[in-house]
Amino acid sequence: MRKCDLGLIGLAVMGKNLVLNIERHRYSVAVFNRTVERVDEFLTEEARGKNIVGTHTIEELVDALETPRKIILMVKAGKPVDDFIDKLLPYLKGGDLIIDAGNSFFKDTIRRSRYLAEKSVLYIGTGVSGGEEGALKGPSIMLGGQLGAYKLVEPIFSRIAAQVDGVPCSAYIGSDGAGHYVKMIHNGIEYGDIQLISEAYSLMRNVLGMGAKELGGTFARWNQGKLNSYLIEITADIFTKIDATGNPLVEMVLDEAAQKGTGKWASQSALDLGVPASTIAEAVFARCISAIKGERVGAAKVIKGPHEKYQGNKEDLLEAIKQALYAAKICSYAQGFSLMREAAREYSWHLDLGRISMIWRGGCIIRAKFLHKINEAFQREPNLSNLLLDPYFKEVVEKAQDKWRKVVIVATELGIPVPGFTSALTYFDSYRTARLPANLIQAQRDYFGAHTYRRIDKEGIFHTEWMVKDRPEIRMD
Ligand code: 2AM
Repeated sequence: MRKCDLGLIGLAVMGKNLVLNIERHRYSVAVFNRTVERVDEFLTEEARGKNIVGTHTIEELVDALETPRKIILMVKAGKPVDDFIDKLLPYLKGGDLIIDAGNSFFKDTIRRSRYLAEKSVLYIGTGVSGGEEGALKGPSIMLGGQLGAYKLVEPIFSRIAAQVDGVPCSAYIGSDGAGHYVKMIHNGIEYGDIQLISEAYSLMRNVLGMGAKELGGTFARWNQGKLNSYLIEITADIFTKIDATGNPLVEMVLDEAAQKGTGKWASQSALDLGVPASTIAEAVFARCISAIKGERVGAAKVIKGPHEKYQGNKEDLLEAIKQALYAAKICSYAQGFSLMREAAREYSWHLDLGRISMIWRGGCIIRAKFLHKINEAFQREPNLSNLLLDPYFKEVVEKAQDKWRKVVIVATELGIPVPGFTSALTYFDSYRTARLPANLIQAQRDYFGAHTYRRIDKEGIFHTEWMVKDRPEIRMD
């Protein structure tokens, strides 16, 4: 029997859809799953009549493959990946390739890459974005590993990826954990986008009193312009769904946001690398505070906020919200791209940030026309340190800032939380401020901990005995 081009382990929805996508592009695939009944189910249902071979042991799977073998793991992140690697190893030869297409933590991918390199087995960690539908119809694919390993599978991934203007949304990102890192940042940016859209909704609903129909229409209109993106498009759709209760379904949904951890990982990486990705982190914290619903309901009964109502013009505020959304989104992306730039330095990756923005234009959750603008920015200046310094983005944000500030002022006055809009604005203001009050932070650190400081007028490290000897006593009454 002719051997298969590829193997895949993990027949949950993502795995099955990826297999169907690969097979549709005329590759034969051998499949395996821990619970082997799922293999047979798949073969008699979705895979029926297709060039897909079911296997019931790891040995059988490896045997079914053309050499060098290429085996995709699409299993739960963490221990299952290590377990399958160890189960596969006795059957593999030098030059065979394992591809982890799950949502693995990038440091695990770096570790596994080193482990397998010692055994001469090639390893790729790849981000696959776009959910179930993306996996089936064309995801965005971010591959990390040895360049030689990438070359073995490049035609397959280029074909199965989403295509935008004839360009595949699949690329070699860099060595070892680079692909999973970039996928993690994609998810962090996604958290930011979702949060900002939800804040726009909150203001439109709670300040302007807009109902579902008007909200849906507004987001649909916004989707025709600069904000055009998958997330704005689905937001418009969401407002059109009416529940059996007669209410818009979204209003019946419990306001406790869940999370699977990739936004948290992105924020942790920002803290590890000392990169200010405050809007992405705020989006994670916003989900955390939403999750303490019981406490919030209790607090709402006892803690008062302002009582004012918005007195201004509705159309003005609506336009301001739209501008704020675009400006804050730019700041959130600026943070994500700065984070990737710093990670490239830290982990010795050669990340092509322009190319990364291009492969996010299709297939993935943050797909948007706007990403083309990011690519243009990196074409103009490949070493761009921050998106806000690019002439296009600088001008857009400068022009939007008055309206953006107005949105934050209105929300603050009315007591409506807008952590995304606010943190992005603070990021923008901090970034464009030549002298921040960190001089006082340094003075305090030197006062209480002799941590030393540097001066603006001469080189060197300084320490001062700051203590005031005859300080008058302060009474607290
Ligand atoms: P299962 O069908 O046997 O549960 C997504 O959950 C995929 O990861 C499924 O294919 C699932 O296999 C697999 N998976 C989850 N936990 C696993 C584990 N501990 N060991 C092996 N495979 C696992």
